[in-house]
Amino acid sequence: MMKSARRSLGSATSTIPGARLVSILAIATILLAPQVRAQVTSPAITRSSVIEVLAGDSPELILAKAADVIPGPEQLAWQRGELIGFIHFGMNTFTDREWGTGTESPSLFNPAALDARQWMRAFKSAGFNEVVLVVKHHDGFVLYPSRYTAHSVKSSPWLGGKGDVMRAVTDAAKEFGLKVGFYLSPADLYEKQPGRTFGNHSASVRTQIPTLVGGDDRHPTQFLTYDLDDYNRYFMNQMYELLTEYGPISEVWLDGAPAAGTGQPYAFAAWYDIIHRLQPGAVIFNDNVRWVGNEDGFARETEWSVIPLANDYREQPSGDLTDADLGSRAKLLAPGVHFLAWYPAEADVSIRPGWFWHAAQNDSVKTLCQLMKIYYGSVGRNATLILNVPPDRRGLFTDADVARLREFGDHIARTFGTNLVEPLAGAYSPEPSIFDMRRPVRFNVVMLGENLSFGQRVEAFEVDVWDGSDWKQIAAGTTIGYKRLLQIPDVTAQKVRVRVLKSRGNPSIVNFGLFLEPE
Ligand code: FUL
Repeated sequence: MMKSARRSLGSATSTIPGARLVSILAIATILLAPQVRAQVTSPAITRSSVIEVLAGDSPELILAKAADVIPGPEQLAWQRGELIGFIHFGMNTFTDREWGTGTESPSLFNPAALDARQWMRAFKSAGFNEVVLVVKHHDGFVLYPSRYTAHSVKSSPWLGGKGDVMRAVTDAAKEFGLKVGFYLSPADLYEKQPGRTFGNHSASVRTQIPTLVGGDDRHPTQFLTYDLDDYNRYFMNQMYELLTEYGPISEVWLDGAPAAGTGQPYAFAAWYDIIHRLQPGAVIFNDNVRWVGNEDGFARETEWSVIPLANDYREQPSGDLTDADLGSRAKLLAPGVHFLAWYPAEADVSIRPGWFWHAAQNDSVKTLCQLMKIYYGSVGRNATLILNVPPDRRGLFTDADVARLREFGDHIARTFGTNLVEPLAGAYSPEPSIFDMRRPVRFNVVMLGENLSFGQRVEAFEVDVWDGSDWKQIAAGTTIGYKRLLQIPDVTAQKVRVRVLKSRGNPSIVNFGLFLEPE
């Protein structure tokens, strides 16, 4: 489905492969930071995650503004997490569907061996740092015991109606050191049944959130007030439960679901507001992180985090996010641009053909080779990767999925565990940047990363090796951003040079790595 239009660091002392990688990057950053070139910033521009374009701004000023758009702290923490686990589990798992109808009986939901610790262990083994649980998909069945509907785990036979998948996930994630987000589908086919709230054309009325119900055991010190119709009241009350009862939330996924034709408006401004107020550290999929534009897990060769927007993206996602070009100079300077926003890409994909588990897809778990292509195509192209692994009807990841996650984590750790540049990072010299390893090293992956506290600026670069008599180009690219990984045929060289050929304002590259990926 079209999406109309987000994570964090493992502990540096952790022994998991991903965390090791992160700490190596951190070291490289520290070592290289003193060499960063002086920044030239127009005094009129204050660096921010959203900068307004004003009528009469010259093209030069617009480009200078774009160079000064920087991530907010929650966006930066999320980007550094790199790998996010996605968990689609629910009614569809039991009906063998991808999209339910809303008419399913809760009696169908009965996982005999649900173990969220098994899910978290598997993600952790692959170096993931966050998980996002689908607590309600489009069929409307809710995986935690919400006060606002009977169409939930409460009415299912699972654990005698006392189960809570969100609680199981947040408890297990805490134990394994993973952050937690949730996906709450705006589309809701259960609520679309006659006599319910979705698309019932009810009027918007002043509403206090939370809306207390009979026997409510909560004593909120503060109520939030919004104008809401029946469905948006239902949605906001669930949002309030999820944002206040499960600890820190790192990401809220608001899929651009099919409200078209139902007459049901989505109160985006209210939804975003309550999330920002109750969980200021969370990123919001569609608000301050964006869909990459496909469901294959691949970012663009040229992937900008600075995106021109026609309207305030906090009100309504704008533009076509599937467009091949979202952030070129031509896009920045096009008429109708009113905001330049840090709006980084999240690449979503499932480890299987479907988002939900289907027995018929047990032999179609993506191979390590496919997953590595996706890794280079997402994390390696300035995006985060959100990889879905669906639990089966027992409530467990199958052995094949668990094994594949571990292989994926091991391969990433083997490839990126040793940065061949790291011991000599002090040899970095600007303009152009020449790295002398003082001994020939063999490598087949080049890593570059910009200092995001100065924004994303590089538009074209080239990487060369010294062959004894001349510089020879081995790799070239356009955008860098948070991280750029370039796979090249094996090469052995002692000196490597990076040249920025085009940028918006002074570029600042603070991460550089050379790695040898094993066969
Ligand atoms: C889409 C949904 O329709 C799919 O079922 C899945 O949840 C995917 C991540 O987003 O829009």
